[in-house]
Amino acid sequence: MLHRLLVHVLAEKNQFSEKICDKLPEISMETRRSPANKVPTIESWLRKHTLAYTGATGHLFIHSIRDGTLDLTLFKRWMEQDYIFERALVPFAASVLVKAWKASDDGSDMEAILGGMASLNDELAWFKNEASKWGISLSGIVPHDAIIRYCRFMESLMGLEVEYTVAITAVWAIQTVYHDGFIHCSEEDSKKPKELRETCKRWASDAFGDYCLSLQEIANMCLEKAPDDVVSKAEVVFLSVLEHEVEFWNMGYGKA
Ligand code: HMH
Repeated sequence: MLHRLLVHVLAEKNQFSEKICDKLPEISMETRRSPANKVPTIESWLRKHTLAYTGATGHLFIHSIRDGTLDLTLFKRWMEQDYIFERALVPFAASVLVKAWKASDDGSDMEAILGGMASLNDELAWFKNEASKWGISLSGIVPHDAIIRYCRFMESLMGLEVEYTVAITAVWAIQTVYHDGFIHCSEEDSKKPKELRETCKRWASDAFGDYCLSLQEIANMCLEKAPDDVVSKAEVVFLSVLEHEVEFWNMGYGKA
């Protein structure tokens, strides 16, 4: 699967890489609690895996929303499948909440995750509302293989044996990749159709960005304290999220 991801990334060398690279020093400035002179783990991964990261955030599907060239039937398919994904994200987030409650020293991690769950609740209501505008029925949708695989992956991280550090890294990656993807559609020169404005705003908003940054800060603090094998596991999980996101967009683009 990693091979396929790399082929995809190399085949679609995209225009966003430069911008993401520009953003990295800025991101690292925002992570305040790591010791001076040490690049926080997540920032070091983003530098090391820039190509894979931008392959997920700058996929053709995102380009085509931004350029206003996306076929709206593909967009409807995205909406149906993403609704299934979001529903599966709820129990995963709940499992991470339990781990935060057990593992974290203060209550702030738990509050950040709980806030994210409240947003998920709003998002599910938003999907239902938006789907009715598009004439889409959200019941009885058959999940695409890419979604089934992505949901299974999240389920595999729900067990109590999976460290909190690994699970919170996955939540950070899942949310941040989406945020950074949709941010491109919200840039001023974007030609996205007005029907897609709401969608882009939902994941590109500053509020969602702040939530992603708080997840990043929590994950970095956990990674700072974690033994090497757990840090390696978390890095593999981060890369797996990128692969699943690319597969997800490939599905939306009708490639798979
Ligand atoms: C596939 N990844 C996918 N869907 C989403 N809605 C998010 C991430 C962010 O919530």
